[in-house]
Amino acid sequence: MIHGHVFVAAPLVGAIFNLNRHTPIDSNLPPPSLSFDIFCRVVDNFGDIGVCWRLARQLADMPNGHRVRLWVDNLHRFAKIEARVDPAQDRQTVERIDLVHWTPEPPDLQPCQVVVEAFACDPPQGFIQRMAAEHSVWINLEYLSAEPWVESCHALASIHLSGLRKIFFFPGFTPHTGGLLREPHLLKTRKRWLSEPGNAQALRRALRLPDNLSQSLQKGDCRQVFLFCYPSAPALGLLQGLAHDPTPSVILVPAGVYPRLEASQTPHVHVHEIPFVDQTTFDQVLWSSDLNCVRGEDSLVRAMWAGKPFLWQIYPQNEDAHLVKLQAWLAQTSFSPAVQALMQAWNGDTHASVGALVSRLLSVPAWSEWQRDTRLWTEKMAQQPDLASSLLRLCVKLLQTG
Ligand code: TRH
Repeated sequence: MIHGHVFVAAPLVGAIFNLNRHTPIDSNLPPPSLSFDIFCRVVDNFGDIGVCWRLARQLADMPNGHRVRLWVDNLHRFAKIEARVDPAQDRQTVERIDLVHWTPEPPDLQPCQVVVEAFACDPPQGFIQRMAAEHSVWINLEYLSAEPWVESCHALASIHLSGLRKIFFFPGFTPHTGGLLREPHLLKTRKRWLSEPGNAQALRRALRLPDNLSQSLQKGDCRQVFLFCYPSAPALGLLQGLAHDPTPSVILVPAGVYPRLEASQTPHVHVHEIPFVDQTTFDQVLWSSDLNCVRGEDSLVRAMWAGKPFLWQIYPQNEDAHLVKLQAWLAQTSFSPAVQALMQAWNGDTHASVGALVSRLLSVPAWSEWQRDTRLWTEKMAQQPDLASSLLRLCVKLLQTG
């Protein structure tokens, strides 16, 4: 594994407890208002802070107004996806969330009722000692994986050296995992946004798309493709596949993500670099595109909620561990063999096979089947409890039972 991202298959220290997660909580009582600390260390890219920021906002937005404090070690990275964050400020409030710059000498603050450590990022030692005194609930929010062992490890606890119990919370694609981040009414919000054509037009203007391209997209004469991938992606194959299709395409690519693609654009497949935007706008870019190429963790989930055909480039790991995870995920979906083959090719370096598969999948009837299968997958996933609600339910139970 690279960057120390070890997916924990079992608690690391001490005894393991099953927290009897199926015990129902009295649903007649409104959930209490809680306080949360979320610790985020930016290892690389945007996924660590992307997930933490979405979780923080969703908890703070809940009707009972949970108090949320987010500790982040790299404010510059954060500011790239949230312009209201000022990297020069060690303490600030954005959307009612108290942001703390997590430096080697962190401020001496009293722990909240729940402390979420994202991706095993190790909260400061002194803080852990104070958590013991406060009896804080300690959650380790893990990376997303579709591997079968995740279900049996979700919500297990281990005893930390401090004596505190640490609970392992696994996001996932099945009801026996912690689920996926999904704001209330997200799919309705998307539908409403899409039903007003002026929204996509205004978005394209904000993304500085030339008027002629924007108008072609608006009239449906052109296909919009969003490209958010790692530098290893066989993106030239994507471009070749699009070039074979009679409908012209516009590829929107965030600045710096795949700079060398622009040199290969043609009048039929235009490449347009867009600025980094906030997460709300990021979602709208996905909603307004016909095909989304996403990567990592959070953008995969958001592409699912966009409900449009998508290609996922999984975060690459040593010894091709990521390909096992990709296969585990594909096995849970019901995408056609051609779509599954394209997902696998997209995670290799085979430009030619990507080109051939893209071209095949854009044609009739493969394209409408891909659209339908994606819609069905989105609807199936949306029937499951969302991650923030599941986390809240588990924390309430842990606080009640001690
Ligand atoms: O940036 P990523 O590659 O992050 C990765 C993965 O999470 C990976 O699993 C993890 O191990 C590694 O980071 C450290 O891709 P991801 O997960 O999609 O995160 C991108 C975030 O950035 C997501 O929240 C969307 C957000 N974003 C914006 O808000 N605006 C933008 O313009 C762009 C391009 C992204």
